[in-house]
Amino acid sequence: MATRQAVGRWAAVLAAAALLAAPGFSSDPVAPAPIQQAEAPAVATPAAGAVPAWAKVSQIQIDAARKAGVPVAKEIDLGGRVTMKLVLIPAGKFMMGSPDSEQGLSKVEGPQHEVTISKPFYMGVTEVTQAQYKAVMGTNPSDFIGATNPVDSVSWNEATEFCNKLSVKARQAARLPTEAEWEYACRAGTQTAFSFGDDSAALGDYAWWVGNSGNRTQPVGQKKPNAWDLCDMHGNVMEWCADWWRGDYPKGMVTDPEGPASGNHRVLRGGNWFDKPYFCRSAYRSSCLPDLRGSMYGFRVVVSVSARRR
Ligand SMILES: [Ca+2]
Repeated sequence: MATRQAVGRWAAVLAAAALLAAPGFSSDPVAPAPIQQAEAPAVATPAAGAVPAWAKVSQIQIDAARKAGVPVAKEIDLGGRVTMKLVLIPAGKFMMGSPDSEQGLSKVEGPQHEVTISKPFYMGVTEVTQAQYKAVMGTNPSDFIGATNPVDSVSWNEATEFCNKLSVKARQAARLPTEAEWEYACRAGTQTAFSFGDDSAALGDYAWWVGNSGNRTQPVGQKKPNAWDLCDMHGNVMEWCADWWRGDYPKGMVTDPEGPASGNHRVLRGGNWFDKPYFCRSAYRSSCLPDLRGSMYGFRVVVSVSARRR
């Protein structure tokens, strides 16, 4: 019954989302509540071309921001002195999945295929923290308590509900990344097993994994970011993506793929605090039922550039 109720509630969310979804993401569940009923937004948005001191963005991101006429980074005020930092991920192309030469290749990571991400988007610099989750949802379901630790033990349904509420609160179209957006952003222009290269010996510089985590999550943003200023894409908590799971990829080139139209499981990416390096690779894929929680499961937020409310 609980599942049936969730599906019914979700259908309503999806219907409302059509009003707010950005072009190309019409099936994304976005902000179901009327914008005019939202509390006043508190969004710190720097001018286009300006780079906040906290943002370690690359030149390609700065160039993309100038081309689009939007800020390269933004900070969303969630109230109570809690904010969420996001950086612009440029549009572009990449090879999704593992090459045949990658050590430990899993067949669900293939076939490797060219993906075009046609529009820039903002992505959270870190996983959603417990302070951020509580500021939006009023609760903290985490097993490993810490305000700056990633929220854990959230289901896909709850992660998506967070994005919906954030969309209303911030008057911006927040959502989970598609699986393709997640891998594209994780790779940040690389084609190696990890965003920092092929050698897992360096994983500890970039990630919390079973070799250094102390068997728990750790505060976000302590490790080195990837080339696009994204932290903890490898390890700490696995991150829910918007897509339904499919056990392989479609063949050939695709643009802005959103995964199968239906399914039973949702995609998880990036490995977690209990994983060995293999499971933290850029191409590694996992999945889970959307209503299940786990202390290894968290998420980060994407905000569509074209859907900003004025
Ligand atoms: Ca992660």
